[in-house]
Order: sequence, then structure tokens, then C-alpha cells
Amino acid sequence: MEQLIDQIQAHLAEVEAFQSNDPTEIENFRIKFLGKKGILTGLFASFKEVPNDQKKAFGQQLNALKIAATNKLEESKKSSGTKSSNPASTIDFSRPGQPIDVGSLHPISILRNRVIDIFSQLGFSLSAGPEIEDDWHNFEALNIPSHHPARAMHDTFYFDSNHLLRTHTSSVQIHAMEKSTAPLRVLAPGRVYRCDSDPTHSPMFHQIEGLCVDKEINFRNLKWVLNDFIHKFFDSNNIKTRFSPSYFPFTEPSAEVDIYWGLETEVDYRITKGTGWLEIMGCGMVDPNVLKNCGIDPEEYSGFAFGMGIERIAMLLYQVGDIRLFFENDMRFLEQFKSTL
Ligand code: 2NM
Repeated sequence: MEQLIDQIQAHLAEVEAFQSNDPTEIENFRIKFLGKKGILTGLFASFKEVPNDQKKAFGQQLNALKIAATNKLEESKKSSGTKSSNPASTIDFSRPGQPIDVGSLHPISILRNRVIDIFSQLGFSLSAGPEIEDDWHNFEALNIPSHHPARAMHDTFYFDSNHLLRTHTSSVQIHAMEKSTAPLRVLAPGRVYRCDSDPTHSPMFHQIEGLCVDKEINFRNLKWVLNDFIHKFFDSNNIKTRFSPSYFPFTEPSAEVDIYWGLETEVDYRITKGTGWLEIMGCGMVDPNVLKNCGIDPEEYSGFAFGMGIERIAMLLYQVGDIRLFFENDMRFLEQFKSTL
């Protein structure tokens, strides 16, 4: 203990004697006394070895030293003027810089943006709606009454008998038709929810749906628009498409849209199940009941609608075998999409 006090006294004398206008010397002084591995840090660390009855005296001495060193440093800096704040000479500008890690868009965002880009060219504008929906917008207005077997098609997350997480973005189209008047061209990208979870199903996933309502809209218009979209999306005018009959409660007639994927890559029969054809979206002519439900006269107007799951397309395009990879935010997965913008 005696020894420590002596040390502090000696340091204090040195601090008080220090005098310099040289920035390097001042900096060395700072490092020696107040630096991370400096004298004061060392002394504070030995505080715990001091017997309890002497801690107070030791502490006071130590604080006096610290204050003296801090004051001396400030004083010296001030008297050395601007020189002290000029460390430029010590920086080597020729050294290579730190690499800047650029971010990247999420693969789901990349594809969503591409789909939006293409339909924007055809005059579709974006529409959004709530993710918590009521029974009317998610089901009833879409021609899905409560007894309808299609309710069992979606495993719905309910809050109460009238509120649920939307199972498709079609509810957004209902809002759009209720809010404005025909003619109408809207694109609704968004999250949707279904109680379903396995390597190809996630309880939350993304859909993009489109709706076009105007006078004399017919199935040929729908086919042209979707063919145009597919050619632009897959960047090829030669890609073959196929429309085959399907069923949706909100469209009549309804179709699924397949593209010819080919069998060359079909080594394990998993992608097209050996047919070469791949379903990528659903579509149809909006059922007159749906138009009527939204205050649009089906005698005057008709419309087509379509929808696709973004994760499904992303899995095909990027050959991702498990949908959960999109939601785990593992950098090793996400970084692979840096060059895909
Ligand atoms: C699909 C397939 C077919 C659709 C229908 C509507 C609405 F609201 F206009 F009736 N919105 N989206 C639709 C039609 C969605 O997704 C596979």
C-alpha cells in the first residue's frame, strides 16, 4: 500500500513537471497516463488489492492524479494551438481502403419489382390494402359464401368470426373496386397468410394479383396481357404458354397458366413431374357477381384477373428447394442475390 501511494506521488510529480508544445509529445503523455493501457488504468485495476480501510485514501490520491493528468493534457493541447489537432501527417493515404459491403435486395423484392415494372408498362397502377381483413373483403365479396367449399381451400388464420389474416390479395382488388369506378387497372402485391407449413408452403408468403375492368374486356385480352408478361418476365418471345381450364370462385371461366419448362433439366422429375409444363399463375374473367358486389354493373363492364405466388416463381427461377430460406435472413443465402438486380 505504502508503495502504491509512493508511486502515485511520483507520477503526480511527473505530471506536474510535464511541459510541451509538441503534439507528438502531448499525445505520448496522454497515452502514458490516460490511455487504455496507461498508468491510471493500471492503478485503478490495483484498487481491489487495497485493504478496505485504506481504499478511501487511495481513491482520493488516484483521483487527484487523474484530474492533474487530465488538466495538464487540456492545458498542453490548448497552448500547442491548432498543431495538436492535425494528425494528417500520420495518415497514409496510399493504403488500400476498407471494402464497403454493399447491400442487396431480397430475392422476393427483386421478382416483385420485375413484375411491377412489366405491368406498369401496360397501365396497371399499384394498390395496397390491410393484411387484417374482414369476412366480406376476403371471402363474401369474392363469391365465397360461408358454406362454400372454397373456404376449406385456404386454411385461414382467424382473429374472431369476422376478422382474419387475408388469404389472398384479391381482397385488395375488392377495396380498389369499391373505392373507385370502372375502368380500372390495378396490381396488388402483398403478403398473404395461410395456416400451412412445409418445404414448399410458408404461413406467410407473397402474391401479386392484377385486375383489369373496362367495357368489352374479354378472354383474348387476358391471354394477350399474360403472354406479353411472360415473354417479358422470362426475357424470351419463344417461351411457350398453355392455358388450361381451372376453377376459382371469383372468376368464370378460370384458367391456370403453364409455361413450357422443358424436360432437359428434369433429372429427378420434381420440377414438372415429367410433363415439361409448369404452372406459374392462375387467371380468369371476373365473375359478374364479384363486379356487382363492388358496385360495378356487369352488364356494362367486364374484367379479367390473375394471380401468382412470388415464392413459387422464385423457387423455380433460383432453384431454391425450401421456401423457408426466404424468411430466415441467412446472409449466406441472401448474398447470392447481389448480382441479380
Ligand atoms: C387469381 C386467379 C384468378 C383474382 C380475382 C380478383 C378479383 F378480385 F378481381 F375478383 N382478384 N384476383 C384472381 C383470379 C386471382 O390468383 C391465382
